[in-house]
Amino acid sequence: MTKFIFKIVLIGDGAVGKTSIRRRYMGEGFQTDFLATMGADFTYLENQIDEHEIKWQIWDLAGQPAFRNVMKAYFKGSMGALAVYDVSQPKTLEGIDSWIQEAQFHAETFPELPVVLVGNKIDLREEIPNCVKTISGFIKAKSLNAEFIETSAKTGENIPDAFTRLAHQIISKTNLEDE
Ligand code: G3D
Ligand code: MG
Repeated sequence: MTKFIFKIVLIGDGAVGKTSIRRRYMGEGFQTDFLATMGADFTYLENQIDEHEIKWQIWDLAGQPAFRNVMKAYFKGSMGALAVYDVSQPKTLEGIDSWIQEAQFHAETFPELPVVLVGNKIDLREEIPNCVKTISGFIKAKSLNAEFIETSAKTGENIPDAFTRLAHQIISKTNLEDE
């Protein structure tokens, strides 16, 4: 059994569902610390993916960050990112590039930060017209050299897969040593 510690960040515009995705993945009984200086939540979770034991440290911004030095501290050392947009709000997909650039710039971990692009709230497709189409998400992800998945934090659809894909990407893009 290989053990890894993954610091990952949740990025994307406000209200796209970042915190809901984290909560859904964590289930009950997870531990969260609020870092007031950063305006960020820091959550731990241990689980197993394939033959690997993963200790996740999941960082989640509470609001929209006001200061650049805060952003820098938030991203520093992050090993991967879930970049989330809301399929019912096409503008949130446009916001993704600058989030990824910011994360990439400050992470300083690898030449290329592993990213999974997450189109969330797919349960709303039935009721809201003109949602972002799956193909548009795919094209965006390809342009970012990111993996792509669509999720619903409401129904739980594909939530574990988003994290599993990120874990696979982190492991394959890096030569991580055992803990
Ligand atoms: P954020 O952390 O990115 O800011 P939140 O986003 O997780 O706080 O979610 C913002 C709102 O979207 C919340 O609604 C939440 O319940 C809702 N939401 C998150 N994910 C989904 C989803 O997959 N489907 C649907 N239908 N709603 C979702 P409220 O009303 O509590 O503000
Ligand atoms: Mg949030």
